[in-house]
Amino acid sequence: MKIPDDVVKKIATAKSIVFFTGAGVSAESGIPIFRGKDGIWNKLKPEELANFNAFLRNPEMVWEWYNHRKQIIHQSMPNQAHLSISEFQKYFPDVSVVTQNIDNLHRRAGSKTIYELHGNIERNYCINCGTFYNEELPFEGRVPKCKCGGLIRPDIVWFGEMLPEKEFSSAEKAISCCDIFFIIGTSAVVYPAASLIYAAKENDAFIIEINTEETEASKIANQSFRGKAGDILPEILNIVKEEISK
Ligand code: BV8
Ligand code: ZN
Repeated sequence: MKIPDDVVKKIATAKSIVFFTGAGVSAESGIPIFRGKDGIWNKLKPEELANFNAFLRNPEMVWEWYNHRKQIIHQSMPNQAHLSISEFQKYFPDVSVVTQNIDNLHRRAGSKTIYELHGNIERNYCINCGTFYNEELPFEGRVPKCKCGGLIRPDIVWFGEMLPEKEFSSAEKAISCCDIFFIIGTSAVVYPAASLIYAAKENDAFIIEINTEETEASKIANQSFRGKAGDILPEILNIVKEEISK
C-alpha cells in the first residue's frame, strides 16, 4: 500500500495524535461488528437488547447476550491494529484513544490514555444504589443482584442513554488540540460519538480514515486507506518510524 510522503511527514512531525475507533478495529480479533453484511445487529434489533427498557422487561435475555459477548471477548486477543496504536505511544508524547468499543482490547494492548464513550463490558453496576461489581459475576440464567437487592447491569451505554460526561468531555479536549485524527473501523453513524469526527475537522486536525469500506466519515477525511486496520496500521507505523529515525 502506498502512503503519500506528505502524509508520512505529517504524522512523523505530529505533537498530538487521537485514534477514534469502532468495532472494525476489533474485527480481526474475532469480535463481530454491528452493521454491514456480517453485523450482529442484522440478526438482533439493538432496540430489543441494548436498551434499558429491554433490560427491565427481560433482564435474563440481556444478561445472556452480554455474557455471550463477554465469553467471545475473553477468548480474543488484541490484534495488530490495537498493538500498533499502543506502540505509537513510544514515539509520540501525546497519544489518546477515543473508543466506542466496550471490549477492553485497547487497554489489554497497552494503550494508556483511553476514553471509553460507550462503557466497558468488564464493569457492572446496581441500577438501584449504583454500587459497582467489576469482577466476574455468576450468571446461571439468573440476573446477579446487589446486596441491596437491586438488579446489576453492564456498565455499557445503551441506546437512549447519555454518554459518560467525563469521558466525552476529555475526548473533546484531546480532539480540540490534536494534529492527527485517525478514524479506524467505524461506520460513523452512532451519535453523539460520531459528532467528534466533525469536531476534529473543525479543529483543523489532519483526518486519516482506515476502513474496509466507504463510510459517513470518508467524505471529510484528508486521506482514506481502504483495507483491514490490522494490515494498514502496522505499515503506517513502520514507515513513520523510518521517517522519525532519519
Ligand atoms: C443518546 C453499546 C439520547 C451497546 C452502543 C437518529 C439520528 C441520529 C441519532 C439518533 C437517531 N435515532 C436515535 C439516535 C440516537 C442514537 C443513535 O445514534 N442511533 C443511531 C444508530 C442512528 N444514539 C444513542 O441512543 C446514544 N444516546 O443519543 O442519548 C439522549 C440525549 C440526551 C439526554 C438523554 C439521552 C447512545 C449510543 C450508544 C449506543 N450503544 N453500544 C453494545 O455495544 O452492546 S452503539 C454500538 O454502535 C457500539 O457501541 C458501536 O461501537 C457503535 C458504533 O458502531 P461501530 O463501532 O461504528 O461499528 P459498526 O459495526 O457500525 O461499523 C464497523 C465498521 O468497521 C464498518 O464501517 C466496517 O466497514 C469496518 N470494518 C470491519 N472490519 C474492519 C473494518 N475496518 C477496518 N478493519 C477491519 N478489519
Ligand atoms: Zn444496590
